[in-house]
Amino acid sequence: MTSSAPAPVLTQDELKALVGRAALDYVPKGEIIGVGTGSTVNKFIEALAGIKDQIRGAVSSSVASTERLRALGIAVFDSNAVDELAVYIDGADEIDGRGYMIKGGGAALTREKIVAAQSKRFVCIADASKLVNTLGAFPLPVEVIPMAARRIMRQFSRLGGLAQVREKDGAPLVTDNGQHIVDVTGLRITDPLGFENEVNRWPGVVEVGVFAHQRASVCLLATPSGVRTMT
Ligand code: ABF
Repeated sequence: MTSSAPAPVLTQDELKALVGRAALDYVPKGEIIGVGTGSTVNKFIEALAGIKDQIRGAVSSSVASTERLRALGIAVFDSNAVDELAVYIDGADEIDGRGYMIKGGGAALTREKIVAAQSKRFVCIADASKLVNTLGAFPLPVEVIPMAARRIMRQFSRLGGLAQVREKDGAPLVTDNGQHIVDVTGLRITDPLGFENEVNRWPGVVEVGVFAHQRASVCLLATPSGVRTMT
């Protein structure tokens, strides 16, 4: 009897690289594509560099991704210079079986939602740890205008959440848009569409990190046995 060697255990980093490469199948030739932010997207950007001659360039959701794309020789366009994008490829902090997501752990949620709204299709790339039944275990990021932060935090406490201003180096983190991020724990978001509508109408909220209107059309989930496609 022969014994086969056990399948190698992939690290989180290897899973991200696997799903980053898999996303290349969703890149249309000759087009400008939307590119998100985060460590999984960084793997996608590395893979994209290998086929950069097949695309015109990208619209990026953050200063960090713009710098990374340009460093690899990929042209980055202003979103106002481009009409509809065929596809937007980005990660998530949580995703449910319907494609609803929490995003914004990287503080880029507002630009991410803008580029997602500009795109016909949202391809979410993530490792399987991001798949949840109900959104809310990951602290919900909300970009806010600083003068409204306290009031918005009180509104979240009325919903049973606990909000705090995200800090970096001992001071409130400042986003690419010059605003602050409030992270909210203790929420169970059972109606993502209703929740997104509700929070986005509070004065001073720039954008909430629930992506319901801009949910994923396709999710590529990296698992130890390969990439699973959820549509
Ligand atoms: C972006 O990057 C975000 O919306 C999300 O917060 C984050 C996911 O990061 P990672 O791929 O590093 O887990 O997509």
